[in-house]
Amino acid sequence: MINILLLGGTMEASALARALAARGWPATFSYAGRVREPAAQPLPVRIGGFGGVEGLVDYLRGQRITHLIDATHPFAQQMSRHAIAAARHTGIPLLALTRPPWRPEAGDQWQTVPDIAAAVEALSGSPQRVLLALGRLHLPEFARQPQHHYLLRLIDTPDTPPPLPHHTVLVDRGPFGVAGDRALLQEHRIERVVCKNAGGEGARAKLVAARQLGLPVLMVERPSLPARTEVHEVAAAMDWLAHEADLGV
Ligand code: 3Y8
Ligand code: NAP
Repeated sequence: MINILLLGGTMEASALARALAARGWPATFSYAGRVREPAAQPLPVRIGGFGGVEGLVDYLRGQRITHLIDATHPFAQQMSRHAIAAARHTGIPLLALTRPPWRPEAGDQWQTVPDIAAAVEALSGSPQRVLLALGRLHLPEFARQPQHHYLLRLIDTPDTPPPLPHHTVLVDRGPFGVAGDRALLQEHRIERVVCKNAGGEGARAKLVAARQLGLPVLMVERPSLPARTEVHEVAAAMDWLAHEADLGV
């Protein structure tokens, strides 16, 4: 009997959860527990790390998982690497449900950098008003460029003030819209946008708004991941499951 573990945290994961619930295929949705109130899901939810590869292997075996779907964010590199290792170790089929990276379009002014450290370096220079749309995890690294005024968009109010002398915290969660992000950039007189190449629709709005306003974007490229079976659409993931588990689609 099919029993799916879905590693979530993205709009694609939530869309797949809805499709699985609609088909009634047994599945568990997994969050890391990074935010205080993760979005509700139409599937049973588990929250928290597994305890490394070994913990994930134990979970897969203990819960008799038959199929593992990694629909985590492209920057959730460690989770994806653990999923590959655990799937290989247990022989459980693994599918990645991801979204293609964004590509610059006409009118975009992108400066692409390979990682967060390079983004910090690229912020050397005279003070600017910067939208740092990277979430909470990497804020301390930007203390090396204290001269800027940072607009920080965070999901939860931070327990301690970010280590940046000039900053404004905005508590908000996506998906975001172009009108809202355009108003945000104008209201805060943003001169530069820093973001990850997340892909997908939930975080794209700020790129469109920056293009419309003629603002430069500092784009952090995705970390590399080993090859795995990968699809970009929920329907393809459902087909893969149906084929793998000999289920009628
Ligand atoms: C906990 C669970 C859904 C999923 C929605 C997507 C879109 C909205 C846009 C900006 C960029 C950022 C951040 C972002 C977006 C979606 C998606 C996406 C970016 C939630 C969620 C969890 C998280 C974790 C959180 C990180 C942070 C990153 C904020 C839920 C809302 C910046 C990534 O405070 C923290 O510790 C936050 C941590 C990882 C990156 C970071 O390093 O801080 N996401 N985001 C997941 C878990 O516990 O497993 O939905 O409530 C999910 C979503 N956030 O179902 O609709 O599909 O990506 N999330 C980035 O893209 O750069 C915001 O502000 O413009
Ligand atoms: P990460 O660095 O790749 O993973 C760090 C550890 O967090 C993992 O080793 C695992 O702990 C745990 N973990 C991560 N995702 C998990 C999940 N879905 N279920 C259970 N445990 C999980 O991950 P991250 O970048 O912090 O992302 C955490 C979550 O936020 C993921 O669900 C991701 O999809 C979501 N998210 C991340 C970003 C981003 O920018 N990074 C953006 C949007 C959403 P153990 O080793 O103990 O198993």
